[in-house]
Amino acid sequence: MSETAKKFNFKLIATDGMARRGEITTPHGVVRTPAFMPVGTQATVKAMYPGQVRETGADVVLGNTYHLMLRPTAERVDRLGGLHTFMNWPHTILTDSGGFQVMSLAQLRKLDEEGVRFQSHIDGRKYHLTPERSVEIQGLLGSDIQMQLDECIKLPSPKEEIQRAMELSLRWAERSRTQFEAMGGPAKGQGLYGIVQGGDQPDLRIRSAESLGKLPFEGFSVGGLAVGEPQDVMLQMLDIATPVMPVDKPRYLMGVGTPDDLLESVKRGIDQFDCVMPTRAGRHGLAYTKFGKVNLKNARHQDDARPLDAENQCPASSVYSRAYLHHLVRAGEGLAGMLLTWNNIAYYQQLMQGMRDAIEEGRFDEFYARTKEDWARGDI
Ligand code: PRF
Repeated sequence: MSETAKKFNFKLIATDGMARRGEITTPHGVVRTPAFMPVGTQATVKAMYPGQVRETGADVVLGNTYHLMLRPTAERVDRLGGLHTFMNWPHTILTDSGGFQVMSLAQLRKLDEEGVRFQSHIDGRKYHLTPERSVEIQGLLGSDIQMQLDECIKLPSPKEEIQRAMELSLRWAERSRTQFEAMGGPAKGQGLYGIVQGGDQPDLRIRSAESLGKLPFEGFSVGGLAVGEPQDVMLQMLDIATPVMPVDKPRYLMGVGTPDDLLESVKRGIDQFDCVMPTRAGRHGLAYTKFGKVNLKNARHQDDARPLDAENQCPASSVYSRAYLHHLVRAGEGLAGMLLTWNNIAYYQQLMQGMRDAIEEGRFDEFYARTKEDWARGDI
């Protein structure tokens, strides 16, 4: 890192109710918050060029410890100059710690106090992921914003299970922090976030947030949500957790969500999001627009010469006809996924920009109401 490289910093620019407008500075640039971070699990935001992702307004993309440690391996990425160079994304990168993906993807998992042992879903090779190793991998990747290893419990689950996982995650938070400092993370200007767990249990959420808040993390995530519970339960947990989280640090709601989830969560004080929804939906023929979701597979589009949204600056939204997009989806063409992913990421970024402007101008409630009205009108 050069002398002039920037260190992790979070600045609150404006608030409107609980909603916050801020800026995270990392060694690779400024992240305007509230921010949506496109998911680039395998060192690629699927079906998009990095330059295109940037043009939609994304300041940061997400990478995954789990996938990259298996292939091409963190050591190889390090030898090749780090993840930013490897994937040609010179802006901020956030990485998840791997625990969540191990639980959903790996085979023969065994979790204990030390960490989690598992076999690769690619070739069956055995691995041992500990809080220390996860931070080591994220350091080798050169990630600007790193996550502690945690245990995420699906919902519903018995309270004792949720409590055990939350307490384990707290112990892993301390070990992750120690490793991060041993690796020189703070000196490199990188950040490490602690992750609030506690499932759908208000008292556990509060204990988790309060205990983590005492540790010197650069930011705090809310994990263990959008894992099977209804939206109102998720929002209740945010209502409970965000007021006990440090005001001067960014708050990241992991793996969320729909446009409505983003609007509702920003209203409750969340600053960062990631979700596969816009990219995955795009590859399945679904478009997110100002007036809600549009299924391009539907025959109603076959003679429709209108674009998805003429007012959207993204060419995928304003240049190509619905009839053409429908044709590409029906024909199973690769361009269908490329155009719809582009449209969806552009829409998500436009929604975030709308929220950022509204918070700064003290009109978040009005923006919230108008956005809900547009979605309710539907695509006609
Ligand atoms: N923990 C981590 N990553 C995650 C989650 C979590 O709880 C979630 C839950 N929505 C998504 N990604 N480390």
